[in-house]
Amino acid sequence: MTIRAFIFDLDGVITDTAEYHYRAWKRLADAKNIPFTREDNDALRGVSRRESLERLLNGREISEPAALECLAQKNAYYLAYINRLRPQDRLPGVTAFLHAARRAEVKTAIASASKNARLVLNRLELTTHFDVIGDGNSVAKPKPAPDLFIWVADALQVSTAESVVFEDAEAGIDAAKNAGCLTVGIGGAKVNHADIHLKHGLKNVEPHSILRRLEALRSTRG
Ligand code: B16
Ligand code: MG
Repeated sequence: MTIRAFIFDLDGVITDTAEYHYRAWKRLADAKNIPFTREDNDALRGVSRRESLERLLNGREISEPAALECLAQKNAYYLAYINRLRPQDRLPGVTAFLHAARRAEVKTAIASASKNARLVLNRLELTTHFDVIGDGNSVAKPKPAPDLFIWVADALQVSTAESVVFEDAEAGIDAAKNAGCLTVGIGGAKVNHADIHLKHGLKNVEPHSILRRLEALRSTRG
């Protein structure tokens, strides 16, 4: 089966907003005297805002209105950072890879857990580079459920088997596999269960080499 689409996660693949998520959660945690480290933040990659709060609270019980207040507060802190993003904040290799994908006539999409994905893409001046944008508002069940990748493939009018997902989070690779997509893990060791692992991101990576490697892998699997 021919590969017809590349589906990209946003945070950790196209740009690195993890530091801003960290600073926003840290401010909230400090105000509530809850310990929160960079390692704790790293474990929240690809995890929805609501689930991130549950993990930060780590069993501490709060009322629903108080939880909603925390989520709004964290997002307000985060938005203040995001509003400063510029096109230079695209990760190395991203711009060239997207242009090359267009030349190779591969469809492109975003599948992000973030409800702020469109804002981030606007700040990076990348919105028009994607045929479809799926975000934290598109489906009810977050990654590792396959729903977001199925939704995006549907909107692209391709099958999930014809799609390659680029992800930096364990839950994201799991979700993409659950959806029946091919997978490319970006960055740290948590994504080395992907079909291809690119430790250093998209810098100096050619879409044609990804297509060749994945098609060869698929033919050996039969
Ligand atoms: P928001 P991705 C994810 O983006 C982030 O990795 C994760 O840290 C964040 O909690 C989640 O988006 C929700 O973001 O609070 O902006 O809705 O990696 O799926 O692009
Ligand atoms: Mg991510």
